[in-house]
Amino acid sequence: MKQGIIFDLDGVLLSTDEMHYAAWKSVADELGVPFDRQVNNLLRGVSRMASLDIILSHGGLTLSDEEKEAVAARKNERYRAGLQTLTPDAVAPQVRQTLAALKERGLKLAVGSSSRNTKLILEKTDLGRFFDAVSDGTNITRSKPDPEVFLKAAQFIGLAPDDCAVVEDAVAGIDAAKAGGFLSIGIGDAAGYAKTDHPIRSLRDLLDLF
Ligand code: B16
Ligand code: MG
Repeated sequence: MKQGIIFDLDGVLLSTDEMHYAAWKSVADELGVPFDRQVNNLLRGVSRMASLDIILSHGGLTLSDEEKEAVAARKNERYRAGLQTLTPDAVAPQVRQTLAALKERGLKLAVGSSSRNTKLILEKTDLGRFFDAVSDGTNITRSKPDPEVFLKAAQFIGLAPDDCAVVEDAVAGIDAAKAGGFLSIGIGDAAGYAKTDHPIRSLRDLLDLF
């Protein structure tokens, strides 16, 4: 029986996909590189800089490190402007009910997200109070599929990877969970992935597993 659950944020607890898409699309248009929802899907769970590298390589454009920093900063400014409009309504009621029920059952809950904007998202949606710890893009040096973000999350809640499950929507996140020695639970895209230990259709299904 697992004692802790680590949740990916984007794509699991809520989706800011459209805000990422709009922000990347506007900078891609300025750079004159093609960008569509298919490319946007490849960016799930991937860090900001790695996302930019994927966009540039799709568009066949090379930029200096300095130029890349400037483009990533511009994207983030626009994305954060979108995040300012987030309210608790962005989170489905069943997500809040599931988190509350899991806490009631005595499980330790943590967030494990690549996003450097995690704390802003948790604050805007009022989700922060469900979690015993937050591990995100601000406390790691290696992005998913490296397990660092989840290993830190487990450490923050005082549990070994073997005692925790990770809930993810991205293939890179499932790879990270397995590399770290966690039980992997996949939702959305990750539900059909070969390395996923337990596919779920809705977060509520966690109540049958724990
Ligand atoms: P930021 P997750 C990820 O969040 C997003 O899925 C991914 O699309 C984004 O590029 C990444 O965070 C970095 O986000 O630019 O806010 O630092 O799925 O790991 O919660
Ligand atoms: Mg995700």
